[in-house]
Amino acid sequence: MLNEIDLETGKLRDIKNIVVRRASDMRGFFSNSEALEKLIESGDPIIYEVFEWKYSSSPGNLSYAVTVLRSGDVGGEFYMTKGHYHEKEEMGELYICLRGRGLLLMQNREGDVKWSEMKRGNIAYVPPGYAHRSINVGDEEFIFLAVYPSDAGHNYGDIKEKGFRKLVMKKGDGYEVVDNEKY
Ligand code: M6P
Ligand code: ZN
Repeated sequence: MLNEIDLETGKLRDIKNIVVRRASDMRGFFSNSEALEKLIESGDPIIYEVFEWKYSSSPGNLSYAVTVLRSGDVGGEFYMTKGHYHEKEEMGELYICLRGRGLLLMQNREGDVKWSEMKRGNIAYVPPGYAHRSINVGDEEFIFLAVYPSDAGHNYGDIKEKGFRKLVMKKGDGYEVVDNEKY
């Protein structure tokens, strides 16, 4: 029940599950698929890793995970997580940033879309019904802790098909949030 996190690196002492997402796992998620294929051919780098702790999946339990999102871009679109709705859409989530600079992009089925800038110490709340994706807009790793109901589930299908309403693109030394023409 008691775990320990290194607040500098996000490293958890006890981990129940690790998910590694390489460029080749991200097909369908980045808007420029040609640029993604080039990245896959040039060594298929890791985009992000998720280190999860879970007690039980039964209703009422909470789980948490540290995500380490690398820095980079695919055709100008910053490295990001796949993003998902919860299978149980009535369930929310809490994000706490430990390191780096990122955005938490959220949208609901009614067409509302919003994003929070994330830097060390920021806490962002994902309300029920909002799909959520993290984007690394900095030049070092973006590391955050997320806490969510253990039975919330991940629904990637709608995101893979249509994406989010907004894309987060490189602009000079910073970023811009633009409309996703394919949505
Ligand atoms: C956070 C949580 C996890 C999620 C991870 C990566 O840690 O929201 O549930 O798995 O980010 O995001 P995704 O599953 O969308 O790739
Ligand atoms: Zn979630």
